[in-house]
Amino acid sequence: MTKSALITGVTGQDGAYLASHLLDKGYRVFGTYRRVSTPNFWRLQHLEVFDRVTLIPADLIDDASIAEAIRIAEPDELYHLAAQSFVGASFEQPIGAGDVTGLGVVRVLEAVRTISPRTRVYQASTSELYGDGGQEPQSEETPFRPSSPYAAAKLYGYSIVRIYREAYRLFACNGILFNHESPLRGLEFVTRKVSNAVAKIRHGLQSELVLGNLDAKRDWGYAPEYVEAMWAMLQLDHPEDMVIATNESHTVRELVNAAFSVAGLAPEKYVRTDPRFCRPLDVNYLQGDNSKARRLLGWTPKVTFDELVRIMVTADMERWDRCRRGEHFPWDAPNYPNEANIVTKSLRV
Ligand code: NAP
Ligand code: G4F
Repeated sequence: MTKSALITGVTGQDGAYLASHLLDKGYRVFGTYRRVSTPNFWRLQHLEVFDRVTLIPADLIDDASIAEAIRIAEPDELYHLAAQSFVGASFEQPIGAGDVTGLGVVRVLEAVRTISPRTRVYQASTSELYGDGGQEPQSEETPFRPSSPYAAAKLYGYSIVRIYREAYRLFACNGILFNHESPLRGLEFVTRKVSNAVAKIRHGLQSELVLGNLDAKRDWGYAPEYVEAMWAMLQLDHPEDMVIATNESHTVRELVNAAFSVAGLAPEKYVRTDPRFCRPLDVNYLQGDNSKARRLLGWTPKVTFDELVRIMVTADMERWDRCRRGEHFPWDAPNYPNEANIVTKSLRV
């Protein structure tokens, strides 16, 4: 029988790749989206799955809309990916972060518990839970010490998943995913900010790239591989929380150097730092230990750091090339506001 899956946040990076992955596996795929004034389906369109996903309007601050989505989809599997996912923005809107990214999880779980307790639930937990201060690679045993309103909200989500699993015997699990990137990444995140800037500089459309903390280290992987792990976690006999990571860590500076080198450019001519892009608190070192995922899922990352950077820079160079030739495609870059025109209280001007 055809299985059905409900993806909250199907318009995001992971939602789009997961929808594509599940469709390839023969699932009927439902996805929630927000009713916004401008359509936001470019990722689904890019992956050519837009017409194959059944869309359901829902917002994480509206319990009734979540319940309705579950009633409509009657999902065998629910992937809860929707969140306000940009850490920097959680310092600007800390209450919204708690409501959407934290309480949103219990709204989903309550709807599952009361309407469809057989549904298996995947929660998009994060390496941000570990916070700042550690120096060792992080595993499922490493203590959490969140360093942002986003991470605090995600810790609530992580905890409530475990509580519902134990109290109500729901099949609910946390994927503790380290950073994963792709050409479908939002432009506010550092990898895509860099790849897009390199592409624009190469085409003579931008003259400099202004960044914040270049010393922060991240364990960056390739998003399409990470959604495969999400699916695999829901196929286990028992729900397990699990780290998904590459086990390699690189600084933002290394990312910048690798990206400029793909375009044959010298970063020192274009890159400068400005404290306005530094966070009130940052996480300086993230490096995962994926042993459990290797053992239980047989999952291993394949795309290397250098390959990831090349994929992203090449994709952005091609996009800007097409744009300059007059082609109109619903990709995101032209629609983003110029960061220089945004002022918020979290930015140290
Ligand atoms: P993303 O591209 O920012 O997508 C987030 C999705 O959530 C979008 O579809 C967005 O809708 C939706 N959303 C935001 N606020 C909502 C609300 N109030 N109600 C309903 N939907 C809402 O994020 P991603 O990179 O795909 O990440 C997916 C999930 O994994 C997130 O929970 C994130 O925190 C978590 N995570 C990501 C990473 C990573 O490195 N990518 C690592 C660990 C964990 P709009 O399109 O309308 O904005
Ligand atoms: O790309 P980022 O904004 O990602 P961050 O904060 O690591 O969060 C992402 O990964 C998490 C998993 O660990 C997810 F849970 C979360 O949803 C999101 O997907 O920043 C990465 C690092 C930070 O240390 C930041 O301070 O890059 C540093 N950075 C330096 N200059 C910058 C910039 N980050 C951004 N966004 N913009 C800059 O100009």
